[in-house]
Amino acid sequence: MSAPAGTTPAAAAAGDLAVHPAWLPDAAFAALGARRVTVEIPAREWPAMSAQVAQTVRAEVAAATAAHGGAVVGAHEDPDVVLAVVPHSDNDPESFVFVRDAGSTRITAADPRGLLYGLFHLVRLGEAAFEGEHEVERHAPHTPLRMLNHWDNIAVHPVMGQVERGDSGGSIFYADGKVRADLTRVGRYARLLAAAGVNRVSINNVNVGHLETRLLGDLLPEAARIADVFRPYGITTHLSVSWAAPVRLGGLTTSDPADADVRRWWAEAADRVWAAIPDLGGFVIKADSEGQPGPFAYGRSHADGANMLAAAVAPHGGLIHWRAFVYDHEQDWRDRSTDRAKAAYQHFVPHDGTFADNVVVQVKHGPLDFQVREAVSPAIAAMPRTRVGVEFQVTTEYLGHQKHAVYLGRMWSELLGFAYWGPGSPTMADVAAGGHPDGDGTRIGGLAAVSNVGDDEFWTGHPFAQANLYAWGRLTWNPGADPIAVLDEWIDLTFPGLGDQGREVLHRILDESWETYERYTAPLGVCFMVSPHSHYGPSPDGYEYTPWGTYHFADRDGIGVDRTRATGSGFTAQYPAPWRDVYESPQTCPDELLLFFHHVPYTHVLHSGTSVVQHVYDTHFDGVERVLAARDAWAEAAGHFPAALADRVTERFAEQVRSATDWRDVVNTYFFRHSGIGDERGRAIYR
Ligand code: GCV
Repeated sequence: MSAPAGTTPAAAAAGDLAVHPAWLPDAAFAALGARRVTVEIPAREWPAMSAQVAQTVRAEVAAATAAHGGAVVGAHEDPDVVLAVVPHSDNDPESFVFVRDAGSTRITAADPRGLLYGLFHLVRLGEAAFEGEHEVERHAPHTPLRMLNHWDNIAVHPVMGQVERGDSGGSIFYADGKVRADLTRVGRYARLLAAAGVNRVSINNVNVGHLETRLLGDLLPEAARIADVFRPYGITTHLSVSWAAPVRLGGLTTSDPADADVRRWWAEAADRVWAAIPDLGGFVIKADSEGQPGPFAYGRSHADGANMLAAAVAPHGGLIHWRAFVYDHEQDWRDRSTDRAKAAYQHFVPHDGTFADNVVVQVKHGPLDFQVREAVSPAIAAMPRTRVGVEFQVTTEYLGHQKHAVYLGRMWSELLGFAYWGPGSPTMADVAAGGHPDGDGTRIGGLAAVSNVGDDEFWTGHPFAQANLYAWGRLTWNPGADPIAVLDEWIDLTFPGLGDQGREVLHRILDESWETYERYTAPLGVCFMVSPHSHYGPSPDGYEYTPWGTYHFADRDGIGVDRTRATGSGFTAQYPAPWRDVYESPQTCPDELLLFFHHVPYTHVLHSGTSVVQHVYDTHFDGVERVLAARDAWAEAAGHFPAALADRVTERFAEQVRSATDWRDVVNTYFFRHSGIGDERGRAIYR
């Protein structure tokens, strides 16, 4: 088999041994490993996951001390570090307490899972964990549901490849039409995720093919092997299921949720699945979305569908993650009465309060689809009696395919911190954690994101895209964390011993790279303008006359989507105050979202004082300048990094410069041709 895209043949031939260690090389454990460490976990009947995590904690400590001259000692032997499971008042199995006094560093937790997170906390702190005194600090995750969704297929799609929207080679789970015999790499991945704070993983694409449907059938033992590898790191496995499974696997003639045979089939399927994977987390499902089957075919609602699955998995403690990405992908572009941005709200909000307790309605963070800049989804804030989970995308489907250096920590931080009811009110992250102001505090939906990992030797195609995976985990644990401090953690854990110059250059390249990407691609929240299907490279009218519902309506006078109540689609009405009014008027709408909410003339003057068309020219010229500066900064610092990694980054920068230049020239030319207005600074625009 030839090496998948993004994987060098040498790496493919050398297999796992050639994999870059990402953020946990042995050297990252130097400070902890040089100490005398005791691990105290009382012998008791732990649940399987906790018992296995206990073994992991012991093994991590043993390996670190063996490598760095420390020792594993008994509690009576005057340890420098104590890792202990002790009763905790809150009983949260994932939280831990960190304290340092009288020359001793202690992590305590109610469960080995908390101890594992505490152990990685010490690794992050390095020497600082063993110096001076530290007040008692309690660390607890913001939400217990911190999930990565894999869009991995067992089969290789002729166009999409094996991982849908994946740019890091093939799947780490599957090869040659089956689950890999050797799951060593998955074990390493589990360790990386645990160190970042992720505790759930769904292992197959939400677009479930016929082969993948069999994960509920004859391939179930294979799925169980994957779950076995995640469990020792405190990670729960979930499966994506097809709504059509009763037909595809069960031989039934219908998937109607009201049909008794269908209900029985799902209940029996759940019994079978949980017999094979007793601690499975549940099912993720994409129904009635982009051609996937769903309850609409039977005149049933999404609540009917979700609740039917929920009833099947409830006896096993399972969850249903039911995706809200439901819209008309066969829209007539001539039909101005339909606005795709309104779809999730329209389909789901009427059912608020009717979803079963074990259903999470998983809503994408924006109303369209993971664009570099779009408004937040109003549906997230409109279902106080529903467990609303929020979905993000670590893989960079619309953000450069892991060919461009784009750090997303700042973007996610801004979105997670969006205060839906105005300054100081509950945020997107709060709602996901059950904190809707009109809710009862129990409706926890959690946070999920599409993974960016593949069998590439650097895990993520662009080695710096690892920082996104790490940051995703850390921000789910603490959405209030400073994303640049999180980037520093990633740098320290990934390149221990990197000098100041290397660190400074990584910051120069990555800190504002999201904004840089925005500057050379689609402007002012207009969205899309990408090449259809591949979603890479510029094509301003690529989606304009298609059925996908993603239009910008550029003509000779202006551009943007009128989503106002006064004259447009009325989408602004889906927001609570004050945003419904802030977005309604171009006078108050933030510049960066102007074209998301308004159709304005090219001469419209932004709050920044610049016209729309001049803003486009300025940002696009500047965006490319920034990419060139980042490339040059990298050239200065590349010698501080492992040679293979440096080569990969250098190669990616060449492509980023080419692509950013293409974006600049295509978008500038497009605006010039439509507006007839030249650049006031006379720079080159192709006519
Ligand atoms: C898994 C977008 C992507 C699809 C993806 C879909 C989804 O439309 O282009 O590849 O399918 O989102 O989130 O379900």
